Amino acid sequence: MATEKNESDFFAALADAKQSYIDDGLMKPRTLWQCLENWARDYHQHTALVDGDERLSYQALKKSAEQVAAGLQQQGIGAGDTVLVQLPNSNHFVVLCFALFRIGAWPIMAMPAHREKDINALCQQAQPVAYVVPDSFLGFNYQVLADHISQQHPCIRTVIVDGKSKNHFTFDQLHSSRPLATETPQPGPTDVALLLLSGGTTGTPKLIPRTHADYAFNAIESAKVCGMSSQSVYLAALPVSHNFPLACPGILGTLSVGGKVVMAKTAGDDEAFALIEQEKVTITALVPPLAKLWLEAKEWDETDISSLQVLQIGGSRLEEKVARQITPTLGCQLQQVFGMAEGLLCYTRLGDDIETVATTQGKPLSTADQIRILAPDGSPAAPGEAGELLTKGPYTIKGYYLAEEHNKKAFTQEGFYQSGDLVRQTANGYLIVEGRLKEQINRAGEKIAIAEIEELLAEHPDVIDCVLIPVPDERLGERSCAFVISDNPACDLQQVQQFLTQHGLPRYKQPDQLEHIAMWPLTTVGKVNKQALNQLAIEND
Ligand code: OOB
Repeated sequence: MATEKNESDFFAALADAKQSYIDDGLMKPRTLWQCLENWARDYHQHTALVDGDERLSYQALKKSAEQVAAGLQQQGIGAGDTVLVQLPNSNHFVVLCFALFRIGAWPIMAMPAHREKDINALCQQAQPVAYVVPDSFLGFNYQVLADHISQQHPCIRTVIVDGKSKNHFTFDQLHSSRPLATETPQPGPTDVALLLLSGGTTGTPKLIPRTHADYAFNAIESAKVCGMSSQSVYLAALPVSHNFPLACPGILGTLSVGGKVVMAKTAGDDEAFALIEQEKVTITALVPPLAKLWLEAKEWDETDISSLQVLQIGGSRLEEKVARQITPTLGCQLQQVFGMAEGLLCYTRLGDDIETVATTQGKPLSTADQIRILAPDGSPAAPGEAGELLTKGPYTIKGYYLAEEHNKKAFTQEGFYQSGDLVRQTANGYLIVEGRLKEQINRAGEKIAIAEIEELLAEHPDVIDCVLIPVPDERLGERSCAFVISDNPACDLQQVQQFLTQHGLPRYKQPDQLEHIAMWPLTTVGKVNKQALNQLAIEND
């Protein structure tokens, strides 16, 4: 009962916070479903989504989402239910999201790369009533995973498979010929629309409740800053359940202006370049390691990518040297994006000079975004000095879902999110990301909570003690290196990776390097000297 009370207080506070921005005239009171209704009315037969041979117009997208909403309802799914969605980039993903938005059920945006450990944790936290997976993707059989998960979590009443399935309900079967029950209420603008995942710093992924109005604002304002129009063609190359390709401006922002979204299954240059040429893509988003890959590929690949006007890069630090190569090599503008699933988005603007674009991570999307930069003692950092970034604003959350204790640490009393990012601000308000205070590794834009991996490594029978550190890496930006104290020399990288796979850890969270050490190098105050470990990791590579 106490939990239910806390939960209802949490949602009431969330709605109030968003309502205040609506009352101030800053944010419009709209739901994502109402947005789609407007877009379908305005853009009608214009192509909304392209996925291989399947092209959906705005009208067809709306119709399909209505049918799926009815199908979900017939499966007993309704307002306030959570649905675990783990789909690769596809039209079906978008249809499903809008169907869930219509009935007020909340998609939990899992990534295709997630494996049993994360999926389990998400189920424990959010008690989803349904789990949606592809039949298989990139050689991995998701039905086996779904069977395993649903056996352990009786909350999951329905597994829905996008593709072929012998024993589960399929996505195609969800398209109902019977309409939604007429009395089906719509959620309100300040209700939760979806739950994004946070990279986090602890053992369990945190759920980020984004409301209809704030997420619509996020996408629509981003589309404006990115100069998007009905002529824009967006390539969804990064995994679409991530905030960046979903709404910054991503899929939702593109749809808001009547543009066309093209789905890529992977972000590699081979698939992406061909799609850019075929569909005349004008804008896309990448993380820095992929941008580097594209730069290399452009040296020999003659595919015509001249339609590309804007390349957004964000998710992890972009080296200035790489930033300066984008326009000369790829022939498009660079836009740096510093964002977070928790909310705040910073963009360099399209008219900015090259110095600003190459050396900063942009300025906040909205004038209502509040930024504080604090010195280690908690006082405001001197102008131009680096400190921890705290933020609050119309589309930034004030708490994670069901994480009362963690929220006390991650948010200030006044509702500022403590990002754990070390930034400084230029005189004209642009942010430069200098580093990070949080215990996290940023591996090619994917976030790894150090505590989570160390806890699991400590369970390895041959590991007496362990420390995981980020190491600068040419290809990934950062790789992870595990230092272990162990009596068994056979406890090597391969064996440890196998152990972690068995424990349901996805590949990207597993150490890339493993080093044995006899005892910890210590700092003068007696802590493990991570800088010394960093040196060792580089020397031994
Ligand atoms: C994006 O979102 P998340 O939630 O996966 O990760 C957020 C964290 C930030 O707190 C920061 O530590 C890091 O990722 N980050 C960057 C960065 N963009 C994000 N660090 C350095 N430079 C950048 N440009 O990563 C995300 C969400 C929306 C748009 C873009 C990225």
